[in-house]
Amino acid sequence: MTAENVVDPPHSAWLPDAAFAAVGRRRVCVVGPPQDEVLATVRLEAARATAAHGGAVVAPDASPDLLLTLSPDATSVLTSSSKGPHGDHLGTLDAADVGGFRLERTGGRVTVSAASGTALLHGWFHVVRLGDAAFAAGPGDDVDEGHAPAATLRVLDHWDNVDVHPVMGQVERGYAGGSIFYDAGRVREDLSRVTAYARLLAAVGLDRVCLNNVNVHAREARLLTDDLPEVARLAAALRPYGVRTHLAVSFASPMTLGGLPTADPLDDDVRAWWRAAADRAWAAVPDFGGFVVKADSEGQPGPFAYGRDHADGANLLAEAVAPHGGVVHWRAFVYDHRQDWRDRSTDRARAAHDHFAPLDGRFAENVVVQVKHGPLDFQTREPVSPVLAAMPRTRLSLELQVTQEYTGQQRHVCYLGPWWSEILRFRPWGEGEGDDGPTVADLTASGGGFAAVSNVGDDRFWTGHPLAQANLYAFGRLAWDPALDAAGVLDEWVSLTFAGDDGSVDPRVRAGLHAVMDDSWRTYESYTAPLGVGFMVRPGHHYGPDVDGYEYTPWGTYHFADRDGIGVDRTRATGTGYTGQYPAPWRDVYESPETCPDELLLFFHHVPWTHVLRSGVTVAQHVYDTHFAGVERVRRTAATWESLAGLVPDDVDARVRERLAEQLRSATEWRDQLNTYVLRKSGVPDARGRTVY
Ligand code: GCW
Repeated sequence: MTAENVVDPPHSAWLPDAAFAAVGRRRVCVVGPPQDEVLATVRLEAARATAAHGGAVVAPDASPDLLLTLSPDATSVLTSSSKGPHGDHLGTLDAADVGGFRLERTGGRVTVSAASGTALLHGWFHVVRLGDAAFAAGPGDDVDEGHAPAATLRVLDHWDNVDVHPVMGQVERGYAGGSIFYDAGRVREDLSRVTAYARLLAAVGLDRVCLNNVNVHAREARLLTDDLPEVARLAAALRPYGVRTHLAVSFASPMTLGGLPTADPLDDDVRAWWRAAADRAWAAVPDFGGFVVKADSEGQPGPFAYGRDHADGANLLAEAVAPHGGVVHWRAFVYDHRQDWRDRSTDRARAAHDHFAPLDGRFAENVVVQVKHGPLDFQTREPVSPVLAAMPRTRLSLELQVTQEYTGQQRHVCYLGPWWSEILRFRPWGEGEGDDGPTVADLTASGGGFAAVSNVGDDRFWTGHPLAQANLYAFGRLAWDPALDAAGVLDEWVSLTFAGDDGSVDPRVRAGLHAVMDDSWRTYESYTAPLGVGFMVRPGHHYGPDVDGYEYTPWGTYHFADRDGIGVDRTRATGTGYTGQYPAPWRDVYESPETCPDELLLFFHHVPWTHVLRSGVTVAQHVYDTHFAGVERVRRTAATWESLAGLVPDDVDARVRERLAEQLRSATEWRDQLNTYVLRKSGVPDARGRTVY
């Protein structure tokens, strides 16, 4: 027996049996063609829930409480609920991909209908989420609703390596143990955990996964060739829950795998190689989704080597996957990682827009340009990437980071829903009265979609920190409906994850979890890098404070602190000109320190330590105040959690306590290093005379 066979069963996350109490007590009927694989899963789910809770699976004529029906012409198929004024003209990428279901309730009886097994499965989990409320039979409770995802493409990107990478390990930026897909150089034998993962994803409406790291090393590149049978095995483990498979590929594959002398995107042999590679992928995995590409970025090969641009590169792959209805997710994370720190005119924040905005309109129909939410790199606070407003003729996907590389690495509790919600609701053209421009969600959802770096591993709790499960949950729910309220999404997660035997949650647990998590992202922000400055982390692993760690490196992530002040001048007037990449009003709002939001001040401006913020305190004092307050908040968080002892499962309690102890230690370290740095650089003392070293 190998080690992988003896691990405990994974934690049930948001699908404990108790979460099925309301549906499981009822009479459920599933109707549809027997050969549909995902429909078979719906039947299995119904059987499992009713067996656990005393209900029954019944025939259609036995007046079921819940009828789930698959019919190809279900009128439930709706178009995007959040289409904005921009992007509609791009059309739906994959017309065959019918998401969405219809929910009708009459006199407390519910019918869910959908045109595909996957959509019906999403409808099933919707009813599970609603619990007893789904079956409300009072006056005015009858409904006939359509539910459709805002975007066709809702993908989780795994940065999993097949081989253990000497520096990055089995999962790059993974904080939850090893990979659920691979173990020490091979695809795992036992893939039951992969199917359990697909089930969790289906329950939040996610239906695509990219199986490997965008940094495609030699071993991982072969997933596209020799290892296709193994990829097919992984795809088969995901498929019962309607989750489709994508692969990250290396742009140099025609050379490294195909033995060609070039990977030039305009070379005929290269084009033929990619077409054949795509044909083989779809032959092995008939519902394969497509390729994800990181090119000309942090050492990954790309079209620049041949004097070609990123449209040439992306279109090469698009042409190869097009006959199969495939998609190319082409990342816009392109910048110079060998910058000279002495040169203050080069600005990494500008890079994605500089490279991609001029290419708008040149990408093939089935290319989706995948844009990180901010111009730098998943920091705790950044402005929204200006690329999102600069490419109206291109399908765009918003890339978020569920894995907490820069937000506490799943040792700190940091619920990211509120941060993502701010990003999704941001209006690049401002909030004019009556004529609000489109939101980021509008720009990406219609035509493109949402992608995020997954945070799961083979850890028993999936995510290391049990409360980090909420981030994965929230990504799925917000990708389905970006207008959802982040605290409401957290509440759903609590209701499912902490359901007691009767399906309900102890109000003390609910209140405690909200107290611990609702504001945890802002708490994290308060004791780490201030005012949008970013990157004050330990180089390499990126955990914990190191204020000058990146200051004299080639990575383009500086804060320029000296005895007079701190921050990056990105103005048009005197700085790098980055503010000019935004449309009005933001180009002007960000240009002036008088109008720039405090939380982004140091991202856009270099100001004296004594500069008075809009909040009324100086920059130096802000650092002291927020850092002292942040640690106190962590202390309160830990006390709140302790008050839940005995009300939450012991194993969850023990793991969270252990993480909170580390969070408190780390927050204290952040506080003391940041405060001391500011005092020593600026000479400005804390007005309240607290201890700074
Ligand atoms: O934030 C950086 C990470 C890298 C990652 C890169 C990317 C996969 O530190 O580990 O590489 O982003 O997004 O490509």
